[in-house]
Formats: sequence, structure tokens, C-alpha cells
Amino acid sequence: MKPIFVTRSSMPPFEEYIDAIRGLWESRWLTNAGSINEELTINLKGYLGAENFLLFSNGHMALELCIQALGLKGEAITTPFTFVSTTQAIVRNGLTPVFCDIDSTRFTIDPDKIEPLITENTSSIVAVHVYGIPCDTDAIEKIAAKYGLKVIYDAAHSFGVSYHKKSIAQYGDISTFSFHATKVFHTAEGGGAAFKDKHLYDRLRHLRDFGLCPGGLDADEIGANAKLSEFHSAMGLCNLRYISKEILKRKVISEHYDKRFKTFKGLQLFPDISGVKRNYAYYPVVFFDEFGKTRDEIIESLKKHDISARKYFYPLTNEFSCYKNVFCSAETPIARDIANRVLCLPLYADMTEDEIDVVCNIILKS
Ligand code: T4K
Repeated sequence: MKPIFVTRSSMPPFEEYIDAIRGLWESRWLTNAGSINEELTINLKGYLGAENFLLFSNGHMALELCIQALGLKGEAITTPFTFVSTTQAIVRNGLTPVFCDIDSTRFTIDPDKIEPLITENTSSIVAVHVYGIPCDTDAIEKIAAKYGLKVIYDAAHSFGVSYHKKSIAQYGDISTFSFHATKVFHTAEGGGAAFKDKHLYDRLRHLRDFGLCPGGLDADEIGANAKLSEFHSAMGLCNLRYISKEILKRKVISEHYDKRFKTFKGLQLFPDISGVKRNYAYYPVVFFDEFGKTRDEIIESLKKHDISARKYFYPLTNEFSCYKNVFCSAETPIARDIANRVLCLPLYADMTEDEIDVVCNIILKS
């Protein structure tokens, strides 16, 4: 049996990609907002129903530069149950992350716990639609309006998700996406930001290009290099043509897993939240004591068969050693408990039924 990885990048037909990049040998315009980049920007803006949209070199830089563009200061209320990028983007902007516990069903920031964390220094809420599960956007945005806070959603996992018939990209002030190779839609490396305020457009383009002024002789902002190349953009153009098929294939696999697991006690599967159109980005399972085996025992059994499931997201970001003695995960006990129990099972578009059954059999019988 071949190794089974937690995910596997989907690829467009080879010839289609070659066709998309062929013109680059003539134009020699390989990056710095070239024509393929512009075309992908328009296509993604349409697909996501975004008022404004820009591409970035990766999801992390999209988030980091969006926080910078909003000029946020002070404290950002956020979740520790996420990939380290979310917290790093906050801290690298000089903001203090204030960790809020998560809801035990959605695994996203618990709105009931936000208000007690608000101080006169709070400027924003940086929430994550983890695994593509929408946050309780109504509740979050009500609180934000009451206190005049900006809302940024790290929507890295949420490409193609809609909530209450509205694209996930239309919530909050800004939503940022990852187009990394491991994502439902990818550009190999890449990211994007959807945002409501059109004034951010020029500012983000500027920050994405070193903060350089026209002519390149001055920089009036401390920017970064976060542009997406034409090769990456071409991968996106091709992959976007297949996004519905990609999501459908993942749905079939997820439903096969559901069928195998749903009668077993002690397993918490993907939440059934009304109004959510899913993208099937991840297949997280939470293993409770009643199941009889711990998450870590299951990882070991899978490993023996060359299957790599991943502990997304353990440890919590407030436990990372770069924040040693700064934050305390005891303040977010639900997040800590879920992080100790959750496992993301292999999921990718061309996963076979046999492969799913091998994974399930090991988990259920080991
Ligand atoms: N916010 C959140 C909430 C995020 O989850 C992320 C990224 C970000 C922000 C930042 O977005 P980016 O700056 O990354 O665009 C992966 C990804 O690198 C990362 O994008 C992702 N989240 C995170 C959750 O997972 P690893 O370290 O687990 O990936 P890796 O290299 O171990 O790959 C996992 C499996 O995927 C491999 O075993 C095989 C498969 N794979 C991997 C690569 C790199 C492929 O099939 N093709 C590939 O090219 O981090």
C-alpha cells in the first residue's frame, strides 16, 4: 500500500497549465502584477463575490499586510486554535493578541466570551473560520459594531464556503485566504484578501510592493514583497476552472467517512450548522474518552500503516515557545481540550474509497 498523506495537491491538466504560461516566454513579464495575475484577480473577485480583492504571495502575507493596512493598534481579540500564522501576523504588526476561548461545536471564537476581554485598547477581532467552519459572524459583528472594532476573518481554510447564502468573503471588514498547495483551491503558494473599503486597494498594493512610491526612488511605508508571480497565478487560473469538481469529490469522500463513523460513540464529527455550504477542506475528528482510544494512540496506529493524519491545531498558538511565559493556555480551556483530542484525517480529491476504508478500519478496529 502506498503512503497516505493528510492531503495531496490537486493538479490541473498538464497541457492546460503549459498553455496558460506559454505567453511568458514571449512577454518575459514574470511577476509584479502581470496580466495573468490581473486575470486571476478578476476571476477570484467574481467567484468570491468580493467587493474588492487582491492577490498576495501567500495567506500569511495577506493577513499580515491587511492588519497593517487597517492601521490597527493595541489589542486584537483572537483564537489560539489556529495555524501559527494568525497569531504571528497579529504580533508582527505590534499588536497584542488577547486569546478568547472557542465554542466547543464550531471550534471558532466563542462570541459569548469576547465582551469581557474588551478593554480601551481593543482595536479588532481577528477570528478564524477554522476548517472552513464559519464563525458565528452575526454575534461577532454585533459586538464589533457596539464597540467600534474592526473584524478580520482569517478565512485561510474557507475558499468556496458560503454562510446564509452569502459568500464567506463578504463577512467582516476583511477576509484573507490561503492558496497554499494543501488547500481546496491553490496557486502552489499564494493568498488573497477580500475587503469592503475600496480605499484599502491602493494601500494594500503599495504595502505588497515594499511601500515603494511611483518611480521607485522613495518608500513612504514599511512594506514587504508579497506579490504573486505569473507562474503561480497561472496555476490558479487553471485550478479555478475545476473548483466545483474539486469540492464535489471532497464531499463524496467526507460523506464516506461520515457513514463509517456516525454510529460510533465518543467521536465528534464536522458540525452541522444551518446555512453553511461547505468546501470540505478538512476532515477533523475529536476523540472523546468514550471512544476508548486516544487521539495520540490513533496517530500511532495510522503511522504504522504509513498513513499521516495531522494534529491541526495542536499545540494552541498560546503554547508556542516563541510566546513562552507571555500567554497561558489555561485561559482557553475548551480550545486546549479540543487541541488535545482533534485529528484531521487524510482528505484530497483523488483519494479512493479503498484508501478511506483503510483509514477507517485502522481507527475503528485498532
Ligand atoms: N491561517 C491559517 C488558519 C492557516 O491554516 C494558514 C496555513 C495560514 C493562515 C497561512 O497561509 P499560507 O501562508 O500557508 O498560505 C500546511 C500549510 O503549509 C499551511 O498553508 C496551512 N495553513 C497549514 C494548516 O498546513 P503543513 O506544515 O502541515 O504542510 P506539509 O508541508 O506538512 O504538507 C501536508 C501534506 O500536504 C503533505 O504531507 C503532502 C501534501 N502536500 C504538501 C505540499 C507542500 C502536497 O500534496 N503538495 C505540496 O506541495 O502546513
